[in-house]
This record gives sequence, structure tokens and C-alpha cells, in this order.
Amino acid sequence: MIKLPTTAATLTDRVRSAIRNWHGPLTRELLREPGRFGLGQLPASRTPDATTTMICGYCSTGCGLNIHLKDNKAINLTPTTEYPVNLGMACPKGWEALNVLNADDRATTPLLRDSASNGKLRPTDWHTALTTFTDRFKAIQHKHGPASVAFLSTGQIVSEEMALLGALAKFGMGIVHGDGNTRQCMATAVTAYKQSFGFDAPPYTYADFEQSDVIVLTGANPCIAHPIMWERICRNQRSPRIVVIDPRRTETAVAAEAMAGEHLPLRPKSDLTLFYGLANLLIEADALDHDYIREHTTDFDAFAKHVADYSLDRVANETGLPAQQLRALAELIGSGKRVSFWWTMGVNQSHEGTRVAQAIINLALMTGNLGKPGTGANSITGQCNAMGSRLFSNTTSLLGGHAFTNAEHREKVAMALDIPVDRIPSEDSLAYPEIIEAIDKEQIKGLWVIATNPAHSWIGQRDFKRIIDKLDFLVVQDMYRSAETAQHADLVLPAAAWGEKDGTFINSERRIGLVKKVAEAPGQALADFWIFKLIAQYWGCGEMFAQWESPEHVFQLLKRVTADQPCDITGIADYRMIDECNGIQWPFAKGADLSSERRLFEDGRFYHADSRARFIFERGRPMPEPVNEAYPFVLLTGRGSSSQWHTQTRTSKSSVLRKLYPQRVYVEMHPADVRRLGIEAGEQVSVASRRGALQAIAFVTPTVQRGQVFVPMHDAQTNRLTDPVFDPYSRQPAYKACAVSVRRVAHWERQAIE
Ligand SMILES: Nc1nc2c(c(=O)[nH]1)N[C@H]1C(S)=C(S)[C@@H](COP(=O)(O)OP(=O)(O)OC[C@H]3O[C@@H](n4cnc5c(=O)[nH]c(N)nc54)[C@H](O)[C@@H]3O)O[C@H]1N2
Ligand SMILES: Nc1nc2c(c(=O)[nH]1)N[C@H]1C(S)=C(S)[C@@H](COP(=O)(O)OP(=O)(O)OC[C@H]3O[C@@H](n4cnc5c(=O)[nH]c(N)nc54)[C@H](O)[C@@H]3O)O[C@H]1N2
Ligand code: SF4
Ligand SMILES: [Mo]
Repeated sequence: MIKLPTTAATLTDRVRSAIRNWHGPLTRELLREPGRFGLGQLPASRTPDATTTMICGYCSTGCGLNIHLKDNKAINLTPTTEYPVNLGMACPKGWEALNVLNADDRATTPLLRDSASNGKLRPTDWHTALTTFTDRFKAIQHKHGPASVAFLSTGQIVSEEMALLGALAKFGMGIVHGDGNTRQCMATAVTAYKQSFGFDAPPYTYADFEQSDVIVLTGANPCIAHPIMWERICRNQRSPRIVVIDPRRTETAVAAEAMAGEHLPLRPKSDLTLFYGLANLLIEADALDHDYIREHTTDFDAFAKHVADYSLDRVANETGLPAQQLRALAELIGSGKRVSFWWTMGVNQSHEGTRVAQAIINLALMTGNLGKPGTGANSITGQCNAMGSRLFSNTTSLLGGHAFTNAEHREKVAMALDIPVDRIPSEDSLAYPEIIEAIDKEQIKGLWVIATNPAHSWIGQRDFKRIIDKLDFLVVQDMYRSAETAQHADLVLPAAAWGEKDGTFINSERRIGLVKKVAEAPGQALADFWIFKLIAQYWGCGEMFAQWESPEHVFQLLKRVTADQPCDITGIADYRMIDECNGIQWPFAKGADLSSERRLFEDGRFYHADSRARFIFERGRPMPEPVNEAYPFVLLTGRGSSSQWHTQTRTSKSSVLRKLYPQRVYVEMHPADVRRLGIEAGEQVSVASRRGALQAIAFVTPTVQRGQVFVPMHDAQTNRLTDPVFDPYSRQPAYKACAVSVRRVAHWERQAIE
């Protein structure tokens, strides 16, 4: 296969020098007509009809894709057989990734709300857009202080863009508060790992899926959400026992049962009780790794005392699971040689998610299931670059997993980036829900939203919409002008998408992989990287980012920032090395051995000062919104199909994908419940919570338990129902449980359901 030179930047030399010599005459022209200056051009390849490889831009599995080029443009793709992640496989989203780029509703010019006429968004040129961006945000900061402008970013742009955004916002523009959609997704795992291990470090490598004897999946539905990870499980030759812990009998639960595995349909949010109960059973049976506990952990005795209260009867009662099934699971974990524990949103999106994640970590620690093949307490990430945002977005931590509040860390980062240390804030940002609260209190008046669509995805939409309408100025930077949040914006900045720009993603197993420009962005859309560079120039802090010349230059800076951190990647030479090695997992310090598998904690040393992992635990708290007579059902939400992605801005644009998922909003209900309510299968019903209602088709299925209903998150109405409550430590929204009612709708009440 012929590889494209990956160092080729997205810009022609002419455009580069235009940006460098900012005040030169070219600049204005560049902004008016970026296409003319090659912003839409592809990197020169030696042969125009070649194949190049890159990483998929949807989920965190991070599959490798071969992109087939004709006349230097992507015309098709196939999964890469030699990529160690997917071994030639891809799910429907990956196969269709190129086909959503040409949609009619791509944002092709900046759009500005026209206050003079009827307040519509109207096309404008880049110069006006960037001048307005700068003037409006500066005016807000001048009047209300620097902290009155905030940003919300994403796990779906390349690390280099995240880093430039975070640095520009916090060091250049004086913004203090910035968070991202990874708060909706990974914050719980981040907090749990930091507290338990001393650093946000998922320990596994995907080979662990194939090397486990017992695989425990909690609140995870990989058949739908990470299909290629599930394929890796299916390749396990050790006849593993697969245990699925989920209130719903998901596709994954059904598949596990077919492979002699087990489904534990626990009551929603009874996970903490379940895991403490299992820990108690393991202690009673003395199925512990005493050496591991003694040498590598702290606080086990207090933990043992805590879980002694979780008798088998109590746990069976609270979880709704038979005592016999609980005992069998404890025996399976206790006797398994290689037990791996995996979790996803069923754990993270809970009012007590951090402690649940730590209860899983505790099980791995007490049985010594860490640092060895086929083991681990393993949080699966969600978005293609969720891991990149955890390390490099400058939101919850300072670049490279450092702390804003640590003076030494600030010095180190300032030195590495060659910026004055006093430009680095010494306080942590408000978390996403607090940013929304501060907008409500009119402390934050300006908001910049990049590559996330909160007017669909944020919890509790009634409040959210009311609150964002209080903003003085809302900027949305998105690839589609039709995204729900863009509809509320005062200014829309058109962004190039995956496939139209260069950079790196970090997948769930900490593997850094390359994405490349293989298609032209439409119209005047620019890579987020270049939008940030332009903003820096307009803001007047462009000099600070003189070294940040291209994504690959930024990668070199980020390497420096990671020196001596657990995520040290100073041993990676450049993009070409990442390409040639089929991705590289962190850590990869200078002199690291390339051939070795990168699993963490093989030496039992964790990242706390005493090198020990901690047992962390707490009493459970009741469900924030229990069911009652008026709202008798627990609403569960999550992914509906492997062909739908989140708020559907991308996946709904593929005619192939559209054929693969139901076109109408549906609510999954148990047969006994619909009988009781006199609802027919396929009938239109209203699902209502205390906050809002939606209409959906009743999809009758025993995969949900009685008294529970499930609505996929892909419809914008779903979050009208959800209850804005948060885990107190991670501040992650608890999307997965609130109380709702369901009733038939009279004919005259019916709304069109798309
Ligand atoms: N096709 C597709 N794939 C995706 C995505 C997508 O939008 N579409 N999104 C990506 C992202 S960002 C993420 S974060 C991941 C999410 O991946 P997953 O977390 O696997 O997906 P979800 O469906 O959100 O939630 C998983 C399960 O949690 C269960 N659950 C709900 N409440 C509880 C509970 O109290 N206890 C337990 N044990 N389980 C519970 C739900 O029934 C659901 O089956 O998927 C990624 N992959
Ligand atoms: N009820 C309920 N709600 C949920 C969840 C749930 O389980 N239940 N899950 C939550 C989770 S885990 C997550 S991760 C969130 C996801 O929520 P969001 O992040 O809001 O969802 P996306 O649809 O992925 O939004 C990404 C946006 O970025 C745009 N975009 C894509 N690529 C680019 C790019 O390169 N540059 C720019 N500038 N824009 C781009 C897309 O068009 C889209 O508008 O949803 C959360 N919401
Ligand atoms: S599993 Fe994830 S990374 Fe792989 S092709 Fe599907 S969406 Fe892309
Ligand atoms: Mo997510």
C-alpha cells in the first residue's frame, strides 16, 4: 500500500505565509475566499490514485479504515485488515463515514443572526464573522469580567485542535470556564480513576477481550455501541463466561446468553448494592488475593467492614436478583483466573456513578485482577477522541493530565509551551452543569460551543432552552448548519469534518491514531484548527501560538507537555511513526519497547505518592426520582442502534444508515404493562415526566422489565423528559433513570412522529 505523506499540512505555503504575516494584503482575501487559497486542497500525494489509512471518526473503538483515493480524493473505504484494533472489521457507521460529508445542510459559510431584519441567520464572510466574534466576546468580558465568557467543547475533534482551543481560550482569551461533552460521558470514570489510581488511566489493551476467562460487562451494550469491541470478545478462544449486568435484556445480553453467558437484570441504579454484596461474598469465601491487597492497596480493612452490612438477603432484595445468581457470580469471579470488568454509561450516567465505578475497581483490586492479561477494571470510552479530551482539552485538567491548581504543573506546562506562566489560570473550571447554572444566574453571558449539540443532548431540555436564551452571545462551531444548537446561535462558524483535516485521536485502549485530510471541506468551511488560529489573530494573541503552526507542530508541543507524566508520549517521533506502527498506545516514553503490549499496572505500582491503589466506598443514596402512582415507570435512555450516532446530525445523512434503524420514535415497553394500560403494539403513546412529554410508538418487547421503559437518545425530544441530577463527585448527568408515565393518546392529540 502506498502511504500519503502524513506530514503534508492542510494548507498551501501561500496560505501559511498569509496567516503568519497577518497584516499582509493576502489575509483579507484569504478570509473572504479561502477556497481560492487552497484551503480546500488536498495534500499532494505521490500518486493521486492511492490508498491511505486513518481512524474512524465515530466511536472510541478507533477502527482503522483504508481510504481509497482517485485523483487524490476519497472515493470509498474499507476496514484495514492489519490494524490491530479492528482486524478488517467495521460497523455500518464506519462503512458509511464518507457519505455523510456531502450533505446539503453542511455549513458552508459563517452565519450571523441579522438583528436588523427578522433575526434570521444569514451568510456572512469570515472577516465579519471573526470581527463580530472578537468584538462581542471582548465587550462582554469588559463589562462582566473575563469569566463571563465560557466554552463547551467535545470528544470529537483531534487532540491538536482540542489543545489549541483550550490554550487559546484559557491562556490567550482569559476564559476561565470551559468544559465539554465528555462531562456527559466519561467524567465519572475520570474521577473514579483519579481517586482510586492517582491518574485518569484506563488500564487495558483490547487483547484483554480475547484473553479473559470471565468478562463482566456492566451498563454496557457493546453489540450496539462498540460493535467491533464485541467482535473482539467473540474472538476469545478460551470459552469465556460473559456476564451482562443491565436492567434491559440488551442485544449484548442476548448474545452473551447464546454463548453460555449470563444476564443479570438488576433494578436500575442498584449497582452499588450489587457490587458491595459481591465484595462481601468474596470476603466471606476468602476468595481474595491477600498478597496483592497487602502490597499494592490501602484501606482494604475499612472497606471489608463497610461491605459486611451487605448481606445476601439485603442485596437480593434491593437488586431484585435471586440469591443463587448472586452467589454464582461471586464464585465465578472468585475462581476465575483472568477476570476483566468493563463498564460504560449504565455506570457513568448515574447519581452515584463514581462510587459504582470504584466498587468495580475494588472488586478487581481485591481479587488481584489488574495488570495481567485478560484482567482489569476497564472503563470503555465513548467518542472517537474522548481519551484525547481527557488529556489535552484543558478543561478538567491542565494539558497533559496536569492540575491547574498545582503551581509546579503550571510552571512545567508554561515552560514546555513557551508561554508566560501567569497566563495559566490557577483555578479549576466550573463543570458543565455549573456553567449552565452560571448562565441562568446571568454570570456567564457569552458561550462558544464547539462540536457538540447540547440543545439535543443536554439533560433536562426545558431548563436548558430557557437558560441558553438568556445569553447575550452564543457562537456555535459545527459542520452542519441544521444542528439544533446552531439554530439558537447568534453566530455559526462552519467547520470542516473528520476526513477533511489532519490530527490524532486516542481510542479506548489509549492508542493514538491518525486522521487525515482525504476530502475537501465544502464552501468556506475551515478545519477547527484554522478557525482557532484565525480567532487567535483577531483576538490579538496570535503571537502566543506562533509555534502552533500545524496539527503536527502541535503534536510535538503536546509530547513535551507529557514528559514524566503517566501519559508520557515523548518516545513517539512524529505522525509518520504513528502511521507506520499502526497507532501507538500511551505511555510511550523515550526508549519504550514498541513490540510490548501496553497494559498498565503490570508492576502493581499506581500513581498515588505511595504507589498504592485505594479502596474507596460510601453508603448508597436513594434514586433521585423514585416512581410513584402518577409516574409509575422508570425511564432508561441510551443508544438505539449501531447505525445511529448521538444527535443524528451525521448518521441521518446516509441513505444506507437510514434504512438500518427505525424511522419513528419508539418507546420499548413490557407486554404486561401495555396489556394493563390497554395499549396496542405500534400504537402512539405519550411518555411524560414532571418536566415534559413526547409522543412515540409503543414497541412491545420483553427485553425491558415490567415498570421500566426505554427511549433511545437519538431523538431531540428524549431529553425533555430527563431529570437534571448529577453525580456529586464527577458532576456527570444521570441520564439513565427518571420517573415517567405512559398513556394512549387520543386521535385528536396525535402529533406526527418522525
Ligand atoms: N451506535 C452508536 N454507538 C455509540 C454511540 C452512539 O451514539 N451510537 N455513542 C458512543 C458514546 S459517546 C458512548 S458514551 C457509548 C455508550 O455506550 P453504552 O454505555 O454501551 O450505551 P448506552 O446505551 O448509553 O448504555 C448502556 C446500557 O446501560 C444500561 N443501564 C441503564 N441504567 C442502568 C443501571 O442502573 N445499571 C446498569 N448496570 N445498566 C444500566 C442501559 O439499559 C444500556 O443498555 O457508545 C458509543 N458508541
Ligand atoms: N438521554 C440521553 N442523553 C444523552 C446520553 C444518553 O445516554 N441519554 N448520552 C450522552 C453522551 S454519552 C454523549 S457523549 C452526548 C453526545 O452529545 P453531543 O456531543 O451533543 O452529540 P453529537 O451528535 O455527537 O454532537 C456533535 C456535534 O458536533 C458536530 N461535529 C461533528 N464533527 C465536527 C467537527 O469536526 N468539528 C465541528 N466543529 N463540529 C463537528 C456534529 O454535527 C454535531 O452537531 O450525549 C449525551 N446525551
Ligand atoms: S466500531 Fe466505532 S470506530 Fe469501529 S467502525 Fe464502528 S463507529 Fe467506527
Ligand atoms: Mo458519550
